[in-house]
Amino acid sequence: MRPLVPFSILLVCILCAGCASPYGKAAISPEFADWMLTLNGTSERNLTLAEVMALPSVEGNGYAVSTVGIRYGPYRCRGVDLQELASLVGGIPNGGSVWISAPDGYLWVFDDMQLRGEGFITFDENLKEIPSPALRVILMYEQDGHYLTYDEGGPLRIAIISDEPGIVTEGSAWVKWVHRIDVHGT
Ligand SMILES: Nc1nc2c(c(=O)[nH]1)N[C@H]1C(S)=C(S)[C@@H](COP(=O)(O)O)O[C@H]1N2
Ligand SMILES: [Mo]
Repeated sequence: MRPLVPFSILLVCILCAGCASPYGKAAISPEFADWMLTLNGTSERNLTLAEVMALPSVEGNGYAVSTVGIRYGPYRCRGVDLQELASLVGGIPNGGSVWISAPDGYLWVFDDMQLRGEGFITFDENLKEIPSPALRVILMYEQDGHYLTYDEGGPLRIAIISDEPGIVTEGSAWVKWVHRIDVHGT
């Protein structure tokens, strides 16, 4: 007897049910279900990943180089602008800075000029230093159309992005596994 639903279709349905969200896009990995982002400024807020992803997002080209000269990218990066996140806890005061922390103890500080996308050292694809175009510092959750995996620094990683492609920035600022952001005053 011929089965009512061909086995191949059944298999596809079973496989998709496990990985698709109602939006037809891969769901956030269960390993990140409890991930919280703490934002601290003049007030403090804890955001779930879903809440971070519900904020207005920006997209651009990201390309990084490690201290030993290995290049990562180019990637299409999507996430939330750090200025947007800071605005949820009082904004960035003039002369202030934003401290980005990860559970492994890594800490990176951006000054207010860098949060406006200025004052970064940038390179072309051959790692020759070039004048910096306008940049944006984002908390990235999506890279090349998929959510970041843990190995890629997910669920939340800093990325420095530009509208034009081929702009390489220093990998040390691309903080992986971000779980805390502190806005400091002057
Ligand atoms: N949490 C965290 N983020 C981090 C680091 C780290 O040690 N911990 N190293 C940084 C440095 S110095 C570089 S060059 C890049 C390396 O990125 P990769 O691990 O994807 O190769 O991550 C950056 N982000
Ligand atoms: Mo590095």
